Amino acid sequence: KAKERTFIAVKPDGVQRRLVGQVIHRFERRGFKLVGLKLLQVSKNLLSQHYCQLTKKPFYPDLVEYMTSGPVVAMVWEGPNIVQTCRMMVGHTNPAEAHAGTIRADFSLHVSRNVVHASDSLEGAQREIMLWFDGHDLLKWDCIDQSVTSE
Ligand code: YYY
Ligand code: MG
Repeated sequence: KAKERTFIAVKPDGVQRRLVGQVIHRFERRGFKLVGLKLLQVSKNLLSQHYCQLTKKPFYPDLVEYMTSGPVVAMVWEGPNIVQTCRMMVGHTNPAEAHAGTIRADFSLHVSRNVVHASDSLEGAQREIMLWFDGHDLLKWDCIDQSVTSE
């Protein structure tokens, strides 16, 4: 369970607004471990697989345009109960409904520019990690402070 992983991405608006460092800082200060990170221009093909459940939604064309408008920072983070915890830290899909202190509430105003993505389930996380990363690019490493940050 301590080895649970999730997929996090800073979307193009977050990169354009220079929020990459602040987003990473949130997960670092919580105590999670970064195991994969890259900056990439997302293809429509990757996006349609990533958002395969949303391709029929009315907002999908705008979502594609937004998500392919500039670079994205894709990350894999590891830690106990990380999928659920990161969803809480990211906040409600619609920033107008997100609680203060969440990334979306603190940095955004509109659902179509909500700065960050986080996997919504363990199965979703596994699927997204495999989609966005080669196994080789995910690092196994020991946090030297693990004995003080986890049981
Ligand atoms: O997982 P999460 O990002 O919180 O929401 P999803 O329901 O998976 O939708 C993905 C993505 O689609 C959302 O972050 C913004 C966009 N979107 C939108 O533009 N308008 C909506 N009404 C719903 C979602
Ligand atoms: Mg989602």
